[in-house]
Amino acid sequence: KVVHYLKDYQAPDFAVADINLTFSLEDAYATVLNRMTVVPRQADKPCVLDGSAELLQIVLNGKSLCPHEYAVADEKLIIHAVPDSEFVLEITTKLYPAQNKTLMGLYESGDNLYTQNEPEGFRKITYYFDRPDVMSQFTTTIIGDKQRYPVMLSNGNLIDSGELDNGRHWVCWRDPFAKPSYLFALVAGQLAVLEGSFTTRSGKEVALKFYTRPEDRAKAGFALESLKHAMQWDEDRFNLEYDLNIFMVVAVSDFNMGAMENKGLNIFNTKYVLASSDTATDADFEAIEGVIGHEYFHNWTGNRVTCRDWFQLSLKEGLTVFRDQEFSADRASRAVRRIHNVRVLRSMQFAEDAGPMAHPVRPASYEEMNNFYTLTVYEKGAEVVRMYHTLLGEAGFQKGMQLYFQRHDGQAVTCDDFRAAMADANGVNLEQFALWYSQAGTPQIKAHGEYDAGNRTFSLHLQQYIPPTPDMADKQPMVIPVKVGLLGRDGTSVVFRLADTDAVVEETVLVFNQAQQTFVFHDVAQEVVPSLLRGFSAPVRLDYPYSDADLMLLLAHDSDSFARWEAAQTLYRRAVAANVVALEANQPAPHHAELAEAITAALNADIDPAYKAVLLQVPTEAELWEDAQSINPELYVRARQALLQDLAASMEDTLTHWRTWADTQEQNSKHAAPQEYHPDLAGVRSLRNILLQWGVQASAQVLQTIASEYTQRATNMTHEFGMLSAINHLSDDKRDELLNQFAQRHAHDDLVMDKYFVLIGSSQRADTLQQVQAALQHPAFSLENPNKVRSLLGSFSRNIQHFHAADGSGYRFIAEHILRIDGFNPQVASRLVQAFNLYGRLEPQRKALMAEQLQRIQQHEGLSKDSREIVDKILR
Ligand code: HT7
Ligand code: ZN
Repeated sequence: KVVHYLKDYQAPDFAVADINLTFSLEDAYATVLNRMTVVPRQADKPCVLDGSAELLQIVLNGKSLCPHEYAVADEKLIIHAVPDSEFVLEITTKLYPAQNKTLMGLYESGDNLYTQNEPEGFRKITYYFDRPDVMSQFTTTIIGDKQRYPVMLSNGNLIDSGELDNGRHWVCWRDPFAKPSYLFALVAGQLAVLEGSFTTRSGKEVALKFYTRPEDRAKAGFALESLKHAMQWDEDRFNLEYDLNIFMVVAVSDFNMGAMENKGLNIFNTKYVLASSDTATDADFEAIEGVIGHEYFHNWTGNRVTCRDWFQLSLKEGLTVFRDQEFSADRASRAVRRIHNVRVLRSMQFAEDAGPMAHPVRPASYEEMNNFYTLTVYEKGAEVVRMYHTLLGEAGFQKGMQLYFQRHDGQAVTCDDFRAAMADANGVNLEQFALWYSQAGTPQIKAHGEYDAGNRTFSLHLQQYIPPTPDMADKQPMVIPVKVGLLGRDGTSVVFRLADTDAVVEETVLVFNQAQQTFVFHDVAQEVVPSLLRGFSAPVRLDYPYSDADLMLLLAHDSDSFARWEAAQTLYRRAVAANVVALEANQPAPHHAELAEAITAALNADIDPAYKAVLLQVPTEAELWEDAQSINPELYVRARQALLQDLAASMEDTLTHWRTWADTQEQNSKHAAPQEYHPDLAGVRSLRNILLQWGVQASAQVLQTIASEYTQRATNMTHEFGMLSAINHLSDDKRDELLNQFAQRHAHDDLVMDKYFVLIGSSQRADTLQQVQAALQHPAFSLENPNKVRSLLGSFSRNIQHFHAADGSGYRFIAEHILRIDGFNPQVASRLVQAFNLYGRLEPQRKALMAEQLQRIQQHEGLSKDSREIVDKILR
């Protein structure tokens, strides 16, 4: 096995002044002529290019090379002798896109051709220095049949086109911006286009073009509008303007991830482009806005300034996730969006950080780069960027961004360059902050405080601990921004003064950067309850010995909406923990009357419906077993379920009241089209849907209500999917009837069928595994389509009850399908392998059953290096 290390980085030996690609698209194959001007940066270095495509010819300075003049092995082409000064290399390769099921490089989907080159797909197309620090200007000519490929696209501007004999035509695209190979894209086929335009602040008119299958064109309107919002927002908030005359988005249904930011030619999973309110939920609309923003924002943070090497991936991804999160928050519901992001981070990234795949935001090594598009690089990376923002403020952060672009536009740089720009622009020292990039594991803070009435001080004692991870045992204290406010016993905000200042404030950001530290708040007029880590100011776990009464006070009165929500989460966590203890001892789960009262009061308060909805979210199992070892997953499902049932039973009237209220709100909405997506209506519907889920726990009657209202409400997908989700776990035949109806009605709609497969894969019903097995045979299902695999098998692998079934059937089933998928799409297979990440923390019986399946995967002949890296790490 080959391990790549950050410490081994060496600058490239060759630069590429320009690259001209000519693609000839034939019936069953394509040929690619790659003509590049190569500039040696040092004398006497062998010319080593990356590549794995079928090689037809190599011509150096006009002379065809004989086989003894080069060698091809291990995805490398070595040309033994090249001139010391600039030379022209022409390489011809032959590709078979219809046979390429990896969905990397050039591949076929439907009858069209698409590319995906990040991180190392370009080497499947031609031989090249396939690394992000080799940047060049690309000119691309595409020749193809006019009927089969009426649309032929690549990066940059269309500079020429023409007709050929035999019904063929050609186009030539030129991208004026130097870019690495991973940002190259090509699309060819029969596509409809939805057009719009945007005028930048300097008056440039940019043509916006969304390419879809003809039948999907009408569903691209929301994405087009989202793009305009994103372009405007990047000008307003980051002072960043678009730089080409055209911006294209192409939607494809076979795609390994969400979307790809190729320069001027973004390629998107259809899931993040197509929407109408009868086929997409409000959450889908929000995801589209976020992903469209994310890929657009990469034009500056990723494309204009790119990564020196793949270890620096978070330089572009962490920063761009931060930017897309801020875009969405500025568009609507900042508090709810923040809570949503924190929830994802805590239930998924914290788990990654506590498991076999734990790695720093800037990994120190990798075997397969595709395995490092992780929650840590993306989501924790975004939290790291957010901490610069919290420490420096909006103005300071923007000064840092400005300096970053001033220094590095057109370059391939590192996370240290970004940190230096933030530090230098603000005249601050951020040396210790570098640890956020090199130390894995979620820091834990133990806190306690005391009030001194005589001195009118409140002292907050903080202690930090960074747990060991497989890559590193001993860690250094990090810089942790802790945003704090104080509440009096009556719930009012209590002002204070910090030592060495005269300013009396309500809130502050403590810079906690030692193993232990005490912060003293002066002039504190009364006994207080601290509100800590407001806004989730750092990606850490914080433990403060609050009493339940303290938490209820914070839940009722904290002015910080994150901290208020967090108080409810802690109360839920404590209640489930009590249930776990009872169930383990074969006792009935206790009744949580005070918690029901506190949640009822919060629900009855005058707050935004979307915020009420998130208050009703009980932490996921992954959050609940955060601290645990020897985990019995089923116990957590039962304990969580028992809490939901208990609370729902106590709150039945309140639940019904607010559900009726939500209905009236939607009916009497001031919006002309209440069925359509709008943030206000989305909030109301999300409240209604979670109330429905709680309602089903409280009373069997809710199923009847759903059944009788179903047809009338099912014209809106948020309602339809909400109703089906609420009843999805019930063993009643009505559930099957409605689900079957749903599948029949939407059989022609690929993306809606994904929702059907999610419902099947995530149900808690006893017959779920059989239903999943049957769904594999459904005509709409295909193992070759990543969206389908994620919907059915991905959701089953997250189905705690069934994946972790005590007889090992869930582990066996997923392992079997991993091996089937690994043979043609290793990227998708290795994602599924990560379902086994909990291995080391399971109780002994399940651990043994999981070990059997992990060994089966490990011993599989021809296993991809993608899956091998993960399985080896789990079992090590
Ligand atoms: N930069 C992209 C990451 C990516 C990718 C996209 C599609 C298919 C395979 C891929 N491998 C890596 C997506 C993004 O973060 O914007
Ligand atoms: Zn990205």
